[in-house]
Amino acid sequence: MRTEQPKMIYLKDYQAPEYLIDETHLTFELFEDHTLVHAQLVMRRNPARGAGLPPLVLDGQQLELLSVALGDVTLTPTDYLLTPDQLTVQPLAPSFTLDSTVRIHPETNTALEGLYKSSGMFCTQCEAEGFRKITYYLDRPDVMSKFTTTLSADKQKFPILLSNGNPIASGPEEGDRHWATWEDPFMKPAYLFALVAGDLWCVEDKFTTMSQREVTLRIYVEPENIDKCQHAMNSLKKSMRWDEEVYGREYDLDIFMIVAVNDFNMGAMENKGLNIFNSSCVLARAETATDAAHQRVEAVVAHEYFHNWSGNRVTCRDWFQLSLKEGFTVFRDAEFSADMNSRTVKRIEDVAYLRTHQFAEDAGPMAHAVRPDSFIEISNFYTLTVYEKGSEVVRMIRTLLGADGFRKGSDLYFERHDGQAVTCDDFIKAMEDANGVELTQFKRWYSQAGTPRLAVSEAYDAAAKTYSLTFRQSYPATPDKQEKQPFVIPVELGLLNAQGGEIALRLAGEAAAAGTTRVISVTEAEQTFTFVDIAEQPLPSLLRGFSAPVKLSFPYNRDQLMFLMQHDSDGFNRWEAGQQLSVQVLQEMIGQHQRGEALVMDQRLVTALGSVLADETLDQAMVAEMLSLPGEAYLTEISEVADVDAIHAARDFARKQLADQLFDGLWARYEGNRALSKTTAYVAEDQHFARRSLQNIALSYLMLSGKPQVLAAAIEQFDAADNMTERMTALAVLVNSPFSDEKAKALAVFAENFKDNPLVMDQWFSVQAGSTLPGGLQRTKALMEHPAFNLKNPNKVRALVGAFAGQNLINFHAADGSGYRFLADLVIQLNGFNPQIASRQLAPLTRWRKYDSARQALMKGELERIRASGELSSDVFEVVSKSLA
Ligand code: B3K
Ligand code: ZN
Repeated sequence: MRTEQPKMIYLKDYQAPEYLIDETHLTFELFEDHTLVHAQLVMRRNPARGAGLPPLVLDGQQLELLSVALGDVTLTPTDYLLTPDQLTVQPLAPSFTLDSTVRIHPETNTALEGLYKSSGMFCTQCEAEGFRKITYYLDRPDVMSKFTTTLSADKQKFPILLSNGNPIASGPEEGDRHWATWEDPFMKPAYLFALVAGDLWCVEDKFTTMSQREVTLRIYVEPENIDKCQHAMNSLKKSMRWDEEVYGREYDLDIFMIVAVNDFNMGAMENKGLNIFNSSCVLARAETATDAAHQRVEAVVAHEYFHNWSGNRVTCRDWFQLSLKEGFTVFRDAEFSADMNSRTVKRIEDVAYLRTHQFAEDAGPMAHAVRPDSFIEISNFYTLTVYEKGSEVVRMIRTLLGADGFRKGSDLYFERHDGQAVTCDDFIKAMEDANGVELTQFKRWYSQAGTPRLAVSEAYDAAAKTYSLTFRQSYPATPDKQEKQPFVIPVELGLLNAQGGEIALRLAGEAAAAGTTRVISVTEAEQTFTFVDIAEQPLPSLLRGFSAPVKLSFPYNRDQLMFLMQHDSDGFNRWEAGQQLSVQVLQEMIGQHQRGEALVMDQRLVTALGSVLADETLDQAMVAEMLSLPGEAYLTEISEVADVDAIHAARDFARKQLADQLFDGLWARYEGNRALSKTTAYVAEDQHFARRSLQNIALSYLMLSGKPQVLAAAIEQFDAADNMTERMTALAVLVNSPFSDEKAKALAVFAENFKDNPLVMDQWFSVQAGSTLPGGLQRTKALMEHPAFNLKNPNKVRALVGAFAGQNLINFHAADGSGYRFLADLVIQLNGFNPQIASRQLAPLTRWRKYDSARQALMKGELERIRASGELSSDVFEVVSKSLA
């Protein structure tokens, strides 16, 4: 909870630290009702800040100071200044040691930041500014130190004692306690510190690095989960190999550990040598985790492992540079997943997510640049913009430099900055220097917020055989009121002839054609590119692979989109053409609904999706992606003013039409794949994910037909499936169906079977809170009373409240404002014990500008009610005040 008026912090005010901490020696005495933390800091004046000995200002929050000494001299309260956030002392020499002892209370820490307890075990989360809740320290990423950590605890309750680095000593202690000491040879900022103490089992494996060093790999979990670690272990080994092969990066300690905890504010944390994970991102086996969960585990394990270089060995100078490590690491994990699975499908999923959620953030009151220039609470800036748009920015650099040039740049970056805390400018500089290029204008992607629009028009001159494309950039206003300059926008494109073939691309002035797909850089506000030797009017395929995070528009008609869906050589753009066709058809129906007309769907959508469904040569996962209509959240994002009811009605109507008209094709795909599932053991691999994804989307369409044979199939799949992917889909289609008896039975059976597995119960909560049938709010409220629900557990809050407010738009946006009131009440409650989760759950209310004036008033009213509700955490304060500004 904040103690003073929250202050805005600015990037331009950055100054190097006054003092450095060469060594950090920590001792934790862990007890049931308190913990004692002794810290010995070996410090010196930062030579970069000149002579003189200014006061030493240490960060510290919620600490009970028991003693503090400078060198041999114990300080008395008149020797230091203590505030709720800081301890200030006066050093007397340029080099000195500072010893302190504090008492803290992990056992009552509900914010899950600093040292806390989860299911009886001790664990930590220090990024970004949690270390200051553990001891007095210079809690900023540019202060890097060598850490030695000793933990002592009850031997029976906490047989496992872990920290960063390598274990160097351990032993018994009186009173049935024991201790262990860990030493991390690498300098690191405090945000990468971790400790764990608990009764844990582990799965162990080995990895031999490219220089033939053997590394011990361990995944620690609660005993009942020991059978759910193999997928994470496989993912870890694949990640380690991939980082060696693709980036030349080798692991550097003798041991790498992952610990799964049940109460965690986000997915996972890359602490040096000791990654701490939300159990939802580690545990996976066929019977309890869906395919999507398996893929998420693989991606998050990889992401945290990759941070060992992009984040830990080379870290951030300050938190404004967060995307330096996050954007780059998301890019790395996305490429890893693309290599392990279907590249095109991975790209489609990521782009759909970006355009639905990051574009919405970038158009809302919290919009900020990839490198923000100010913040109140850094926890609010672990955003889609910093992560996902940041990753797109790195992807554009690779597109512009090519794979080899990009690798040269990353090699130079890691070599030049190993052991340093650096900035996004340093990253760009390494890319420039390694390639002899200049990226000055490109860097605007780091400083200008908002999604650029790129309007494209064409002109074909049959006589001259030239074809020109004109690009116009424009920039929406963002809350910072910034004047924006043109971006560098890499546009990968191709031109199709009337047969669907690709045309050789030669720009005016070039000696020869350079292939049939190429990247052009749009750098000016308006710019025309003219292709020569174009014998007939072509059809352009623009922004292949989504080569830049922009809103591109080109006046395609529906027949042209159908043509691209069939013929484009770029798989991503075939999907994209289908999405654009669906958007056009749905928007037409949204208009019909608004005018009170009967809904009529353009048959071309049925024809187009029918031929995709019938094409046995296509990857089944691609078929599944193409059959998925744009979601309601995406349709909201692209609307000027979103009409919640019309969007829902149009999309539902379209789905029902498709289900009825494509019934036979869907049924054939469903039956064929279900038959295979019955005879094949579950495998968590690409081809199997693909076949189940088509089977399951087919089932969800088929269920809309209401036919008894489909109901029977869903029940059969629910009862007999040997894996959670099929069982969960069957449950979801029943929950969303009108068959109330079958639904109630399935829900009860499922809850009975899985009542002891919290992660499976999360899915059970979500599927009900996300159901768009009427009565969503009542269902959600009733579920909050269920014995398996717990507001203190972030996974439960996300599963229930997040699913209701984030995915169940028709219920959340009920015209009477009841959904908004419910969310605001919850945010007020959450603010009292977990500010980070409170602030995250607020996001749907911040989008009020998208809705009609009645809903706007209701949403703003709830934001105002939160603002007036009492003492707000800085997290909630920042989001609420910016949303109302
Ligand atoms: N670096 C952490 C995020 C920490 C968030 C702190 N509020 C996880 C990740 O991005 O890998
Ligand atoms: Zn990360």
